[in-house]
Amino acid sequence: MPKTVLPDARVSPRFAGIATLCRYPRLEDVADENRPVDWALYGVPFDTGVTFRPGARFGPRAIRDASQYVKRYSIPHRVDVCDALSLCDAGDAPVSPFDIEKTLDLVGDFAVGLADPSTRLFAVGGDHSIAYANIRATYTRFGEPEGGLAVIHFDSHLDTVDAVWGQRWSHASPFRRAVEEGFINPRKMLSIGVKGPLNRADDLDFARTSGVTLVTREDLLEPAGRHAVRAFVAALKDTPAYLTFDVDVVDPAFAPGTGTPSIGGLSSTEALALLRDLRGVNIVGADVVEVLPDRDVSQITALLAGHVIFEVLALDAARRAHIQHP
Ligand SMILES: [Mn+2]
Repeated sequence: MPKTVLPDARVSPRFAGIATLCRYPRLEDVADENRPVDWALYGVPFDTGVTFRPGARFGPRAIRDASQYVKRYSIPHRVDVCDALSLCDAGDAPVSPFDIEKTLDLVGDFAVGLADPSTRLFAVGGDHSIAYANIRATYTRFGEPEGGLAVIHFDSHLDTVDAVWGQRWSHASPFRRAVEEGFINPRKMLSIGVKGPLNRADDLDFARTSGVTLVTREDLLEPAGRHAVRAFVAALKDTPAYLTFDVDVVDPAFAPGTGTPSIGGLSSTEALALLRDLRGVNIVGADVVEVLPDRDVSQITALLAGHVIFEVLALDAARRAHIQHP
């Protein structure tokens, strides 16, 4: 018996019915089963935290639509994600479109109370500011681990700016705030795919002085870059880790639908390979953010986001299978 029952695509076609994330059942449809859901996915339709193009508030709907074609079996991990994990779409978090801080409170409170205390949270943005709320909720429900959560961060940008136009809450600052609050441990944070140009040389200072491991886009042009990712992963062991994926880490040729596009990014193939290199990490929460459907072409960015969701879940499925059958 699979832990997650999907509609049979040979009976209910993928283009029919109400679109949930990856066709997973709605939380209310699985909530009274006797076991808790392993992962609750939820949308955060919010983009008031952007510094450039708005529109990511429409991301969750676009990802629900594009993710209808995400299937269930991972070839590289040799795991059926729906057999291994109980998954659901918990709908959208409440937001307050004129108010960033209020929204972060609303989203965090929604996420803290979602499903069972053991359920892992996957936020689907929305701009990157919302990562803060899901990190806070994940930190709270995993018992406020000493020193904070580890973080694996895919992004073209560091997102550690102190303030923009006097505003301390935006998509430029979520990790700065999460470090200050102690929710995440910068010495166990890996930022993958960062690239310039930057506004100023000292934009790197916070990450460097607080101990964040940077594997830049440039580093990934050489084998040493990927080795650095693998070494970081090996050192984490069982540390609870949060994974955050900004689609602008992928080149605009593959992911044009985003608000702050950055040239020279990863291909979608490279991004998937790096995600698969994370096998073994104890991922306790995640997000995928910054899909901007108005700028998307043929839904390719939303489709990428749907597959990022799948790859993260496949990592957890593979890890649990390995623990059961080492
Ligand atoms: Mn970002």
